[in-house]
Amino acid sequence: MTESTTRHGAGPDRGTGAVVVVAAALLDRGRLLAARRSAPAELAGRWELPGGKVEPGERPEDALVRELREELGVEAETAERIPGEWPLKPGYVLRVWTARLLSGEPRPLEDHDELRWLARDELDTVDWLDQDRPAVAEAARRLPGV
Ligand code: DCM
Repeated sequence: MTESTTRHGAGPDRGTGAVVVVAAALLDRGRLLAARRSAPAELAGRWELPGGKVEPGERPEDALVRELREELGVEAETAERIPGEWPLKPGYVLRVWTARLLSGEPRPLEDHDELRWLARDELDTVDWLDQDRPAVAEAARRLPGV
């Protein structure tokens, strides 16, 4: 979460009123990036697709590019929306896009304490957040192998 998110509050979806959290299935060289959360305590140690809350007036895809820049220090572009929407805590929903790395090597700058590039046959080697699992499974179909 950024300071501006804290000050202004995250943007609710016009249709449902839920706050939209966007996350990236960041794909590069046949692998998917997994990020281990360092906070809050109830999520720390679990792995997720990196992302964060959409701010008021912000396009979801722009929010995702911003979050990847802030959290990982990379430039990326969104590619394809993974169909579906997954409930988080009450009032929050998760939407996921595949994304391509344009420049930089991801580093855990905020919210995470470890990053791993996983090949398709390695995706179940980390303990994904339950709510991220359907999108990870869908993203796996975009990876080479088996
Ligand atoms: N979240 C999630 N899965 C993700 C990204 C975020 O479940 N891939 C959840 C964790 C937080 C909320 O969304 O409850 C907001 O995320 P953040 O704290 O990273 O802004």
